Amino acid sequence: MAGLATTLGSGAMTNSIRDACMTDVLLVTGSNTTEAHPVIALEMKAAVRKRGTKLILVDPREIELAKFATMHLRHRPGTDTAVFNAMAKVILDEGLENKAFVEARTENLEAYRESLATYTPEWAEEVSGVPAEQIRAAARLYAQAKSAAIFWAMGITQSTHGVDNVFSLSNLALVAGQLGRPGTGLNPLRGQNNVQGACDMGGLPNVYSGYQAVTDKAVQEKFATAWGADGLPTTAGLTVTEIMDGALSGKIHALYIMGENPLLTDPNLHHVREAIGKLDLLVVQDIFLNETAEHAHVVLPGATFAEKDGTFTNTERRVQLLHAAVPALGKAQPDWKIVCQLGDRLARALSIAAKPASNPVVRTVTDWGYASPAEVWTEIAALTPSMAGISHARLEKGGLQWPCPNAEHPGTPILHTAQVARGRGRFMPITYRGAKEQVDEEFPLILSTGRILFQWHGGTMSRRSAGLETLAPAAEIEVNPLDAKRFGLDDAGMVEVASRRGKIRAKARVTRRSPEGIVFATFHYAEAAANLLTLDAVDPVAKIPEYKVSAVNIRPVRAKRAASRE
Ligand SMILES: Nc1nc2c(c(=O)[nH]1)N[C@H]1C(S)=C(S)[C@@H](COP(=O)(O)OP(=O)(O)OC[C@H]3O[C@@H](n4cnc5c(=O)[nH]c(N)nc54)[C@H](O)[C@@H]3O)O[C@H]1N2
Ligand SMILES: Nc1nc2c(c(=O)[nH]1)N[C@H]1C(S)=C(S)[C@@H](COP(=O)(O)OP(=O)(O)OC[C@H]3O[C@@H](n4cnc5c(=O)[nH]c(N)nc54)[C@H](O)[C@@H]3O)O[C@H]1N2
Ligand SMILES: [Mo]
Repeated sequence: MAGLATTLGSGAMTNSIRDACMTDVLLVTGSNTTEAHPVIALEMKAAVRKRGTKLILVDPREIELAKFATMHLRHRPGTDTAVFNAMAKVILDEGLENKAFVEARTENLEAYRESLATYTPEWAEEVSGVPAEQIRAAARLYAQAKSAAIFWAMGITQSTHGVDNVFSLSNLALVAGQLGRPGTGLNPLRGQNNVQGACDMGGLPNVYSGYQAVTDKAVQEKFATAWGADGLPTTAGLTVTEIMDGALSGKIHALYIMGENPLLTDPNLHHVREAIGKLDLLVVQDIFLNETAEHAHVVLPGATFAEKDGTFTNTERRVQLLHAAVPALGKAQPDWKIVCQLGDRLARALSIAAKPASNPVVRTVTDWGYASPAEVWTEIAALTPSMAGISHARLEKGGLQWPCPNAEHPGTPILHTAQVARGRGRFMPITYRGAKEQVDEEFPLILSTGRILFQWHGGTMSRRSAGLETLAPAAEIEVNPLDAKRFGLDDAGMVEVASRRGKIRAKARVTRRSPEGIVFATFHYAEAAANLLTLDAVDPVAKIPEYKVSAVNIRPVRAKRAASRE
């Protein structure tokens, strides 16, 4: 997301779900939409079936969307910028760029054009395995469409060059002028419920709500004055991956984890276990006692989505109101209430002093007595220009898409309509870099990890559902038939997959979904935790781990051993 954040304003969909799907051309890459965003996939399928929308799918695996695709570019994992740079080169070489758009709304074209000199489709074919003619055809289709929208998800971002990948996509949209109109845009599909809202509210190490930078002097003063606070941070904090490294090196002594399960979902689990083990204090606030909570000194029981009021913001920047449907069980409390009680006790324990409040609707750092989520929102609106026009009262009538700067503003379904938010969209020359870990004799296969429809992340929630467990009861490793033959594996037989960091056992599923040389595992099953295998290399800017490319080997496990594990 960070790539978009720098070029275009923020990490969010530029368009809305329906308008972006109802387009002439859809370019979907690194998104297994039918499994991970099934409702949005319905819109895509409807567009293809009813509207004649052409779908360009760029994905190594033969996912369900391939059935709907006009063309499927099956590149080797981690070679995205090779494909997208080559597509841009074709567009410029053939004069298919949107000249009026490029002229009026972008900058740095010439440096970008030069940077593409060696990225011919033939070169890209060698690197990515996608035929040069397919790259040309995709480039022409995307650039010549009246409207074309790009969608992506974790196949693009979970990479040691995830930011480059996103830049290469935003370059494509800029060169073709597929931005700022219905049916166009750069559309990252956000993952968990309310990950968009959490980021919008400053749940990131470098920004306050509405992406106001902690390093910006004016922003620092604004929040210091509003909260009556001294000593607010002036530098960005640590990312999740840096925090784990910090725990390991003794720089971080205490962790307060809310609604995450790093002991299954962070990369290189041996490393995470060691890091968590070194903490002096681990506090976990969750709705279930997950694998991470088992190591906690204190567990704070949170209420679930169905038991609380507040807002969730969906992937199209739409803030939506939530009302409790059932009372919370036991001693569970809504997360915001737990945080406020903690804030109150901390302020007293540390004898923090606040200057008097300067804004009647904003509470100071020592005053945590919010009566309701609506009151919390009033403070958010007062301090966040892009949310200033949103209130719980307005949300009662329906969701609103930010930016929504005042009470009369209808919200913003499409970003960058009059001009690109930062002024001009900047072309970012991108140098192709391969994945961190390459295959070799000892580890000859690439492991790709991801999701299936019937399970959710570490399974803390979904594996408690009897119905879902019936549908997807056990971990499977997808293996191409040619690899199955090469390594002596049978369909449904037990296999051991090993990387430089660890090994797991699961059932093989022999399928053409996985291309030759690539095996796929989900990270849903604690008993076959894929993150024992993954590496903790991260993107230098976004610090997101390379979950999609690890080098592994695979071997059959003798039937007797397999039976004892089942
Ligand atoms: N059922 C279900 N739905 C979910 C979730 C869940 O756990 N279960 N999780 C939610 C969350 S938090 C998220 S972030 C989203 C994630 O949604 P997705 O990103 O769609 O999910 P993944 O399974 O990670 O799939 C990534 C896709 O990238 C492809 N891919 C692999 N390597 C590469 C590569 O190098 N380049 C490209 N371009 N593509 C590649 C894979 O083949 C796959 O199709 O799903 C959300 N929805
Ligand atoms: N190998 C591999 N690893 C991955 C990925 C991958 O593609 N491959 N994807 C990564 C991605 S994109 C993501 S988003 C992460 C997901 O990683 P996590 O967020 O760690 O995974 P979850 O299992 O969804 O954990 C969420 C926790 O929140 C709790 N919870 C649910 N609702 C509430 C609530 O209202 N309040 C509180 N306090 N807790 C609640 C659940 O019980 C659960 O324990 O995994 C990452 N890890
Ligand atoms: Mo995610």
